[in-house]
Amino acid sequence: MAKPGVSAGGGVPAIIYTLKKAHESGNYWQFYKRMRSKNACKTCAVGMGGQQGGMVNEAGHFPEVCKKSAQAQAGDMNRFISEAFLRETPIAKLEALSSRELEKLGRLTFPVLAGAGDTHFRRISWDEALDRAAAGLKEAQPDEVFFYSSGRSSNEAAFLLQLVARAYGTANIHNCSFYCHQASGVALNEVYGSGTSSVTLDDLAHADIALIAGANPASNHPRLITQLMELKRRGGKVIVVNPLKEVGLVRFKVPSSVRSLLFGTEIADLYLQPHAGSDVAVFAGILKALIENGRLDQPYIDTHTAGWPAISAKTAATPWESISEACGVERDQLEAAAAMLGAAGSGIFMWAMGLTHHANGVDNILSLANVALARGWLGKPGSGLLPIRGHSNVQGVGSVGMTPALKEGFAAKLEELYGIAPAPGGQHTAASVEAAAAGQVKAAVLLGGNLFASNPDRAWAGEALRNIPLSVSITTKLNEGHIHGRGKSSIILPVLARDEEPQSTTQESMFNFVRLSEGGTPAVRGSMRSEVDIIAGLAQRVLPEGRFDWAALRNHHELRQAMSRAVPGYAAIAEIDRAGKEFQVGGRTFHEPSFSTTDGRAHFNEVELPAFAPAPGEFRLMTIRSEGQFNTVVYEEEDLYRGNKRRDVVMMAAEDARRLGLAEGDRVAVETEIGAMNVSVAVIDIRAGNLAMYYPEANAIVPRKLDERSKTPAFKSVIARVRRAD
Ligand SMILES: Nc1nc2c(c(=O)[nH]1)N[C@H]1C(S)=C(S)[C@@H](COP(=O)(O)OP(=O)(O)OC[C@H]3O[C@@H](n4cnc5c(=O)[nH]c(N)nc54)[C@H](O)[C@@H]3O)O[C@H]1N2
Ligand SMILES: Nc1nc2c(c(=O)[nH]1)N[C@H]1C(S)=C(S)[C@@H](COP(=O)(O)OP(=O)(O)OC[C@H]3O[C@@H](n4cnc5c(=O)[nH]c(N)nc54)[C@H](O)[C@@H]3O)O[C@H]1N2
Ligand SMILES: [Mo]
Repeated sequence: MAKPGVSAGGGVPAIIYTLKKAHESGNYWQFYKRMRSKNACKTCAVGMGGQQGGMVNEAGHFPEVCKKSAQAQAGDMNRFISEAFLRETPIAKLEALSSRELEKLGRLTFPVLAGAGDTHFRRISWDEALDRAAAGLKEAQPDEVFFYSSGRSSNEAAFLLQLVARAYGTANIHNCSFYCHQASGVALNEVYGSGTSSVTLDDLAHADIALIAGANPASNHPRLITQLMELKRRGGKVIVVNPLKEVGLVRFKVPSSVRSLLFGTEIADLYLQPHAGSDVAVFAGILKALIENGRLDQPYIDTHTAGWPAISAKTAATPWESISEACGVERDQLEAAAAMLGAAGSGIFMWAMGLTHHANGVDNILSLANVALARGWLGKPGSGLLPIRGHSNVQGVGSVGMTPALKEGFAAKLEELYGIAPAPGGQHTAASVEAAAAGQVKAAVLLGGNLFASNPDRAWAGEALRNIPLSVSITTKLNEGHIHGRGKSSIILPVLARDEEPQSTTQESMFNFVRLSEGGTPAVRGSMRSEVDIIAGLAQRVLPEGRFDWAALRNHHELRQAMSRAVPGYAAIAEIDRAGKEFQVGGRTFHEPSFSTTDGRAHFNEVELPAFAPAPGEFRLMTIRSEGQFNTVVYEEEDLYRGNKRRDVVMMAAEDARRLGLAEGDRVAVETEIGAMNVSVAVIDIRAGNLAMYYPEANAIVPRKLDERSKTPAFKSVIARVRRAD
């Protein structure tokens, strides 16, 4: 059995790691200053920093230590790519570099081009880069172009990009959310008419119980664990639903608390380990037990919800055997979870990719919401639903319009302010990659991110993206996407990170809280430009002369004035840079049981037990992250928490390994319908019948299967077989 390198999450190793990164950055003082600068944290969407300074959370708590924010900071500071390196290094050689090696090359500090048939990238001037990019966009029809954004960009940049894309005439506008929390947005809109968290950070401080399903915040959102520690100290309870026993969710040493750092904090009171892709059955079971034991909040259900009779009848009619068989969790465990929920007065249910990355991702969240509603836990302080969002501004990027369709009021405002009638339709992310594969895309504009490595079916995705005549990437550093997913002609534009911006920017956290980042000076010398400057420079060359007041569109203050008028809930952004007043987006958090649905009620939703089930001899494979990576960027090979020294492993249960006659370290082939990967066996505590492998590498064998409703790939419910490697 692979032994975790630590007995708990966080702790002294997290602090030592932060110091190591400070050392790598080359300048301890600069590193600390940048970590503490008044900018929203660059990594996840918990929402650190902003006007309170770095390492401070929305409740004002300091110091919040997190390894990945240190990784991201050191990465932006250390090295840069020289012209000589590009001259000496053919693209064929760059193709052989791993994600980690590319990241280690450091910052891109000037625009580069690789034209059709070129063997090398070469430096070009900003004028040449923008002229060439504009020429490609002008040659294409608007519906032959797509605009993708990751979630690292500012609200200002994302608002501007979607605006000029719509003025250009396309609705092929999307962001990484389609590969991330889109299922949450779709489901929550069904439940309460708004697609984001119903709670604020402060609600977490008042909840009696937290249920964490399909998320590993100990690695991916470590600062949420501070909240869970405090909840535990108040006598609160935590239930975890996860096929894999995550060390950091069992026990965590919160670096900012001396007591926790020394002795550790027990996190999970109850740890349910269902099969991957079976959460609907888990929640159906918990709901059934709540019904059978009279633990419903009937007055709440009657007054504030719709749809209960059908759900109640369906749940009662579903036999316990079907439930336990579907999820692999025994009835008494589900009853224990229901008893804990039944004994609590308030609760928050939170989840991440373990629920969304499935062909029934929307169903997973609807079934979780059914349980919360049955307890009356929506629209009350200390209770509600919390999708744990990924990128630091993925929520803002979506809020300000980087989506194919806009809310009615938003679209009307764009028409009024800018005379734009948004084009109908519009591709979601996977549809754009399919269109590229079919030769229907002439140009793509990519604001950050790595659409290549984040896509299922890696080889196919690479071919699809390389089929695009022109790709324009706006990025801080090179990643695999710029190499393996580059267009026939590929222009890469170097951008300033948020804490280097000459003008202040804003970001929205997963608690719907908008932060002001004050910007700063570049960490490396070069001709990098701000995101807004690059987008405006490109758009100015593409759109008819005089189409927009470009001085206004390059000015972040002016952009915020426009957002305050157009973006739903964003009125308060008009004042943010004058008063420094960060704010809660309007109409999103519900502290009263009055919702944004047409009838004002919260909605129960009928959900079917999952169809996903492997045949004998097959496994359910999920692809997950380690703490040593941020999405497609790998910083460290080692996964301390899961005891893996390397990333080319398949994690499996001891019982399965024994059955197949395999031992730790044995080489095996993991096969899916699209291919096989040779990896080593790592035995861990995971529900038998399930496997885990690391993303992004495992995308080589993840098929292109989407959730119909959210268009999210089923990254975590892949059917796989394991055999000894030849
Ligand atoms: N260090 C670090 N932090 C990050 C990121 C990173 O790459 N590295 N990425 C950021 C981004 S964009 C995102 S979206 C978030 C992702 O944050 P998470 O969603 O927490 O990350 P994952 O590793 O994708 O999956 C989380 C957990 O889901 C469990 N799981 C898998 N399948 C199932 C299932 O069917 N049911 C249940 N109940 N559980 C399941 C896995 O065992 C794993 O513990 O993190 C953000 N923060
Ligand atoms: N198999 C599998 N596939 C998955 C997942 C999974 O769990 N399993 N997870 C999915 C999820 S949740 C997500 S969110 C996607 C990730 O999809 P993306 O967001 O597209 O990918 P990232 O790896 O986060 O993008 C990292 C790149 O962003 C750029 N970047 C970094 N900082 C900045 C900045 O300040 N400005 C700009 N302009 N660019 C910057 C750099 O080029 C960096 O390499 O992957 C998805 N794919
Ligand atoms: Mo994500």
